[in-house]
Amino acid sequence: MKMTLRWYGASDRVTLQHLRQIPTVQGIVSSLHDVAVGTPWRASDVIDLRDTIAEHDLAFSVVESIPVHEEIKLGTPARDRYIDAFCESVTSVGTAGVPVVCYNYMPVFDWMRTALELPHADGSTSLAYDHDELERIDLSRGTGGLPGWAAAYDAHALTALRAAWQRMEGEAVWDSLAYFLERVVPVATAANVKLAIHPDDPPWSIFGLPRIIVDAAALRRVLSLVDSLANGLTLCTGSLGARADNDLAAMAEEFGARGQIHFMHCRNVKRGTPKAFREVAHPSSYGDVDMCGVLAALKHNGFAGPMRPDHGRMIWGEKGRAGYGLFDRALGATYLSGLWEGIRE
Ligand code: DNO
Repeated sequence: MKMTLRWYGASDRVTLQHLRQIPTVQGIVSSLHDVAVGTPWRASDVIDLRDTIAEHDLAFSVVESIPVHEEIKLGTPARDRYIDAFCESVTSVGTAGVPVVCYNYMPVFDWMRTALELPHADGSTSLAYDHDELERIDLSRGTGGLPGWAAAYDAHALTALRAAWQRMEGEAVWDSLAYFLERVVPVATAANVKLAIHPDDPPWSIFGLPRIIVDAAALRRVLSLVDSLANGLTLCTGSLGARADNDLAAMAEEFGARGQIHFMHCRNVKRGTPKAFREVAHPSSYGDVDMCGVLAALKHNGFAGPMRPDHGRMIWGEKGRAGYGLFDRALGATYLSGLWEGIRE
């Protein structure tokens, strides 16, 4: 296992110098955040980012993410152009020697929360989600009013996108994903890059949009679309853990044994009423994720890939990018590394 941390680039308040000082951290997870979705990445830009990271004695371990254009997910005739661009970006990542590309296949929105600063009894705050609250959000003015992460769409663009998605049943999304992977996986193989799909977060439909990467059956189905080592998974314990019927240790065992987990996101969640959860400190006792069970399954199956503590809480008065402060993620990294060290093979 290689411990990594996400870094948002030069504008991130958390610096590479900070990240390097966290015990056990060897690698960085980052992206070309300034390149518009659908524009092919230049190898030289990925190499520059890699070299900046290397100046701090860290490896550029994972690209998270190359965003997948909506036309691809919708399966429109325009998709081929965007798939070509995605392939070009993957090739550039390979040229720079970055071994893993994380991506997601969520319609319109990426991860979604209804609170960014939910207060906890100990004075910390974290992200949280409540489906009833989500249903009350008014999207008629675009995504501006959303508390969680969302690509910025004005009212007009969002209405058009949601109308296009109304025609898409879950099966149509599977078809477009298969079409995408059939083209991208051979390119990734040739570039020596492993693709790692991120599960949908939360793992259920939001705003009437289909979400398909939600459980073990879905992960199995993704792998069956194109049978290749380059077609793999990001196992995100926080996303999948929002559903009580997802057995995370069993997933780590099953997909770890197949060697198809290329990236680990470790985050703990405390589930509330159905379809509600709050993010909590990484150790198992704070939430519903059996972190030791997950890591033990990975270690017993020889997992050697990158792992990162996913979102942290805000503690010690820190202000910053929701979920991506320094302090709690640093505690998460050392907790996870300690747990890993303690598990005997
Ligand atoms: C949230 C992240 C997600 C993730 C993408 C992967 O903090 O886990 O935004 O990066 O879904 O494509």
